[in-house]
Amino acid sequence: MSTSVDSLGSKHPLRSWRRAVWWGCVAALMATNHASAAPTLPEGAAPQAMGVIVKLKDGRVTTADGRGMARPSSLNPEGSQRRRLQVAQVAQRQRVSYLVQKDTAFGAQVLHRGEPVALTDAEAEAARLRQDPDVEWAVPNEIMRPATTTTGQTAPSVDYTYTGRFWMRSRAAAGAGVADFPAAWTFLAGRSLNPVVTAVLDSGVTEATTHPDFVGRLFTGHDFVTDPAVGNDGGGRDADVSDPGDWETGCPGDLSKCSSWHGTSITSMLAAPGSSTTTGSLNSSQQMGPGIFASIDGQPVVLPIRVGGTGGASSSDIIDAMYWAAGLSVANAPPPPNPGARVISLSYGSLGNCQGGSNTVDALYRNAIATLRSLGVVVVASAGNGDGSGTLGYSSPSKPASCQGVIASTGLRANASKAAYANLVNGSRASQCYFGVAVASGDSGQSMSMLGNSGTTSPGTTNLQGGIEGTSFAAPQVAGVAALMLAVNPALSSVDVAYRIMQSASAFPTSGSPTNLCSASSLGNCRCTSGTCGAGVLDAAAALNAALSSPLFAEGVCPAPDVTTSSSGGSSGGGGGGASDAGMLALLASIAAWMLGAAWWARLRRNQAIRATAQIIKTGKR
Ligand SMILES: [Ca+2]
Ligand SMILES: [Ca+2]
Repeated sequence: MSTSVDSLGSKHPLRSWRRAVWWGCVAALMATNHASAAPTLPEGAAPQAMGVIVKLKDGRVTTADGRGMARPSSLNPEGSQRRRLQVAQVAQRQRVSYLVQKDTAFGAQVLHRGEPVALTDAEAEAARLRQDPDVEWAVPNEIMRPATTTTGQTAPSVDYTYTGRFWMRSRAAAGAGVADFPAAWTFLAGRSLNPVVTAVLDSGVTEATTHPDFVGRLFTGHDFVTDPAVGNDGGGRDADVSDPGDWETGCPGDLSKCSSWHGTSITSMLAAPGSSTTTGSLNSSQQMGPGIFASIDGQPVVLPIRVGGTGGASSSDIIDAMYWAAGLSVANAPPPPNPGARVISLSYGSLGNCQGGSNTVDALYRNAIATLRSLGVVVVASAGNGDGSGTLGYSSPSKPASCQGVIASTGLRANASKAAYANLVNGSRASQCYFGVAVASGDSGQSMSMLGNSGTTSPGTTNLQGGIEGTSFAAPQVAGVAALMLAVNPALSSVDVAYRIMQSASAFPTSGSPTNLCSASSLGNCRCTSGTCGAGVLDAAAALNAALSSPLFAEGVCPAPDVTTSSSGGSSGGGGGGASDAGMLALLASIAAWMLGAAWWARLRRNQAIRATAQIIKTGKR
């Protein structure tokens, strides 16, 4: 809201500092659109943490990761109060100062000073806390950033043509790098579709209750941003998922410092009901045309959850939101959605292969993802955009895309070559539960259009904006296809969905431009292989067709054999090893069932759509 923006204003002591971090990620300059903008810090320059997450030795259930997962404190207020006092004593003993202490969904406490600190400083504090006899574990609360290279979706980039909306058009019209959603809509026509909830964890949505592309299309979400200065809406967590803007001092003169409207864009890709076609000449309606879920008519499709704002998103907020989205009770949040989401789209990330030790936040992501998988939830994440300069990707995905069980989604140009900035994803390791696929996500000279906002600081009009690119916008396309697969066949496990998306993907071109194969030494625009850009190009209709057959894989197993495509080679991406055995999944499933509570659990078991998952949770196998 504009009042909260004003109340924080450019004099907010944290704002310029955080902005540097934020725009370190999003600083790529699209010369064709924003010639005056200038990049600031690169994404990888200075990893940050919003304090530490500390877990005491009480009420824990030890998981396979060796971590505690406690009963949600919202269900046990006295225990929560006691823990808070105990954490305060621990912090004092270990000389860790803080201004804010809050509960998390996973039974731990976040301690921070109201502003990000260097990751190394947080690591040092966590190490001191771990020496305390009352502490089970302590990790830095790492900050994640949106995987966009877009800067300032503002005029004069307004795009009423379908040129920028090539990503939603047919391959015949747009090229081999798109998912060919029109073919999927044709496939779905006349079929009965089961309702599926898709959660978008992002920066919030403008005009969420009033814009024609959003009215009736969004479930009741929640704002999980704890820090008011990050949330920029005058408070902490609340029920209003509006995006108040994430601008910083310097906007509008420097468009790179203006609000990104990142969550509005991603939500529009999925939710827009289809008020126009992709074949017309011009559309000046300020509506986007058919979104990916256009075939699911007249009902809510997207669960909007706000996790990020100025400067990025705290891992503790993201992980809380992941649990809540899946229908699990969370401290400091209302009762979770029922049914919970079966697909989560996440376009925030940070450097790393998700294989950090038990003293890193990686372990919390691994646990959260494993818990969600045990509930049959598909987690899709952006592969990341290199250092954010828009020219070179990294040789492996950022996290949580690199976490086991996540579908890592990387970006292509319209001709199915790798977008210059997109990180590599090894698509040849499905048998280890590392999943990956690629789809058009814009690039220099062929950026994308979707809804954004005309505002530079606070929101103006929600309308079509151009100049958009980044692997941020690959993830919702993959998530959308995953959800449509479950709408066709809700009995599929999350493993089935991931495997079939990979198996049905189109092989990358083996001729044409560019000729250089992607590799650790060729990380710009390059020719993809299944070893470098995921299994292939996301093919929406082929994936839906693959969804029709019966489930093959239970939750907790990794599919085999590996997906094979017509091309291979290049360097490897993705994270390292990591355990994924049925025992761990079964344990996490039992924890999830406990968190759900008996009443919710009874309803869950009656839910035809996730009966298969219920069976796993009950027995640990099927
Ligand atoms: Ca808020
Ligand atoms: Ca809010």
